[in-house]
Amino acid sequence: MGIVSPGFQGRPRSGGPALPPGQYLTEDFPVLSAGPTPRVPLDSWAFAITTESGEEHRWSWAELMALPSETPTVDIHCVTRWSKLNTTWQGVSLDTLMADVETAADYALAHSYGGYTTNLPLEDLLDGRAWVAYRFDGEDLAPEHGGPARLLVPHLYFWKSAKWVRGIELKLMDEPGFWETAGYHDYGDPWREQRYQGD
Ligand SMILES: Nc1nc2c(c(=O)[nH]1)N[C@H]1C(S)=C(S)[C@@H](COP(=O)(O)O)O[C@H]1N2
Ligand SMILES: [Mo]
Repeated sequence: MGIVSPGFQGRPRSGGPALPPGQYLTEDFPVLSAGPTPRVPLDSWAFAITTESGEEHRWSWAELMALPSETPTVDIHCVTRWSKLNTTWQGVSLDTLMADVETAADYALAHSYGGYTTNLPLEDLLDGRAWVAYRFDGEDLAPEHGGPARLLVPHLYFWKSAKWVRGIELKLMDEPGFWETAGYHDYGDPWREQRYQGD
């Protein structure tokens, strides 16, 4: 992985603004889905990390539930300009899921049930910054918000947090996902207002 992290910005610490530029606060939890909500029965649900050499690491729902979970409280920022502060989730950290995965990849492409994809640098999924989340605000994650489980990568615009996530493909070369192909930014740092390609 590169020495210079493209996205080491994060929320300003004390005294800084709570909201990234161009965002407004909402108490609601808007639903943004590019298609219908897929319904995946838990007994056929699976999540897989696939390496650049084709090695697959796969978890059933029961196996995911058996892993140690975390309960992050984070701010989320949608590129359509709403932000929601202090949202509470439960999920398994990508550090936990990646623990036994050997890879030389720098990039990740998240895949969802229903066909949605989104790309991120692999390092943005690590170091306590990303989760496969299955509870929100103390409840099972609702289907419209990505249940049974979604990616949660709160330091990037929320389109990177793939709902109904089914896997992560590790790649040597970056490959744009659904919104990135449509002109949205490849990286999507809300604090640098990286909404569209060229921002
Ligand atoms: N599979 C999938 N994941 C997705 C989307 C989608 O359309 N399909 N929309 C993205 C966008 S643009 C946003 S802002 C958030 C919205 O999540 P929410 O509906 O829970 O607010 O999900 C992201 N993840
Ligand atoms: Mo979004």
